[in-house]
Amino acid sequence: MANINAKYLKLAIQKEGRLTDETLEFLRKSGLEFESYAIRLFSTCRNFPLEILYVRDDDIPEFVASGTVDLGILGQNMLNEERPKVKKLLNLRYGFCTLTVAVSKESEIKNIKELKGKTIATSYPESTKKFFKENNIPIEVVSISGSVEITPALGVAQAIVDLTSTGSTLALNDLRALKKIYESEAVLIANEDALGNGKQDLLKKLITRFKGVLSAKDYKYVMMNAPQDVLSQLKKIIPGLKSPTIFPLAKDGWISVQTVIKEDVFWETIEKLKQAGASGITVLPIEKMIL
Ligand code: PRT
Ligand code: ZN
Repeated sequence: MANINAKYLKLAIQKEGRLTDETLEFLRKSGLEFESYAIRLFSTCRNFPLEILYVRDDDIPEFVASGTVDLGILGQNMLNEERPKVKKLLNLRYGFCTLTVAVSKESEIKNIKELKGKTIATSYPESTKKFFKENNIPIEVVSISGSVEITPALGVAQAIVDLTSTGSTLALNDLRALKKIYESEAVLIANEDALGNGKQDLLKKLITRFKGVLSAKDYKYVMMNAPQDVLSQLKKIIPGLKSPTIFPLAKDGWISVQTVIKEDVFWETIEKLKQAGASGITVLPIEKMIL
């Protein structure tokens, strides 16, 4: 642990890849100010004691586990596959993908049981073995580092296990998804000692910022106009995190109501509000929300 700088938190993120843009965007939304150039090895934040290291995602588990850095951002899929000795702190709600079993479109295989005794190509051998073992289906695994999707056409394997997001790679290679093994997203991980090495306060402050950005994603801020006499009805519809903010309007007997609505019930709540008499409903972006 000798190289952990006591005054700074160090965070490793992917230098160049699928998680890079969204990770930088997430950090900036958290109010962190820093320069980022692909050629840089690290950036120092101007307004928070945090150093950001740009590395290959494959190196992040080891860097965090060994204490070279305190924190890392990577796909949950890598934690599932490698099981590094790190602590997961947060799901970050981006970088979504699914580890999927797929077979050739023409294959007669209709369910995973029919893969018994077959060869499966994957870059996720541990996740694959675990999944088939749990389902009591003996299979052979061929470990491949890239272009797993072409192996059925080459006759190397009868099925593959790979990450998918849009599904277009499967379609392009005439493959068909058979079964989802697990879903993944970007996660924040910490060194197991990072919480106990005198950096707890800094870490707490950083996590509060991150949670603020994440909460904002779960809610929408809404403004609407309504006749004063339907206010009690509106209040019943809005399952209030806090009570709504209410202003009188110039038009007699009318009010303006401002509130937050949870993303997952957003459209049904809007419908109910309209039916109750709300109009001019406007949605405003929430950048951060400290609960
Ligand atoms: O260079 P470095 O080692 O840092 O990067 P890498 O090439 O190893 O990783 P990278 O950048 O490809 O992925 C980083 C992380 O992004 C992964 O660990 C996942 O957590 C996440 N992620 C999200 C994905 C995908 N979506 C994804 N679609 N990782 C890979 N894919 C690949 C998949 O392997 C397949 O080849 O994209 C293809 C399928 O995509 P669709 O959209 O066609 O279904
Ligand atoms: Zn990688």
